[in-house]
Amino acid sequence: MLTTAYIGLGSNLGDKGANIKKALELLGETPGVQVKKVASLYKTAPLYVPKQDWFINTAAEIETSLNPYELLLLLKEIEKKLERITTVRWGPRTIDLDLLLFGSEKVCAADLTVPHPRMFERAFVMVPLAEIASHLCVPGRGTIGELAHLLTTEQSVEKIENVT
Ligand code: A4P
Ligand code: MG
Repeated sequence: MLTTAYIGLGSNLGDKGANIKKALELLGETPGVQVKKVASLYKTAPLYVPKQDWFINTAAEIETSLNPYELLLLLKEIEKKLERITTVRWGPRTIDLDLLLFGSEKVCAADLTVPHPRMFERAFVMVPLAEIASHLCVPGRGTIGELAHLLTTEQSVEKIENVT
């Protein structure tokens, strides 16, 4: 059975755009995963820990035969592979991959919560996601497009065409 899932991607270390591109490549090369849609890249102000470099964020829609736990393991594997390319010990991470939505499933396990518990408060997640899944409805909350719109005035999220 194939499930449509959404992944949030972020990088604030090294060649941020290249890190995101590589993560998407590795995702797409995995048996049982097809990347269907990818949002633009966004330059976003760091949330939570302001004393760090700005981020590039995006979101991807995939179709997968993996289950949510297998998918999380895959995301962690890809994170590890990319850490090795430009490791700065104890430094910020080159890539962060979050499992945002997995079909309409809810997962409530020790190491996995889906929908991602903090996604709805984060413009750096919701704005890219709205670009590829605006009409998707999250029961009890509204559509991704509506939810993203509520956040855009408070948090700086800017679409970029070329990454330098
Ligand atoms: N985990 C549980 N549920 C999930 C899920 N749905 N997806 C567990 C991914 N992981 C999930 O994750 C730690 C553990 O959470 C995982 O091992 C997994 O078992 P983590 O990504 O290493 O770190 P975290 O502390 O959970 O961070 P969280 O809340 O995911 O935040 P992020 O995404 O790491 O935040 N500002 C901007 N502008 N852009 C950013 O991308 N990112 C961060 C880091 C902070 N500020 C940012 C950005
Ligand atoms: Mg994370």
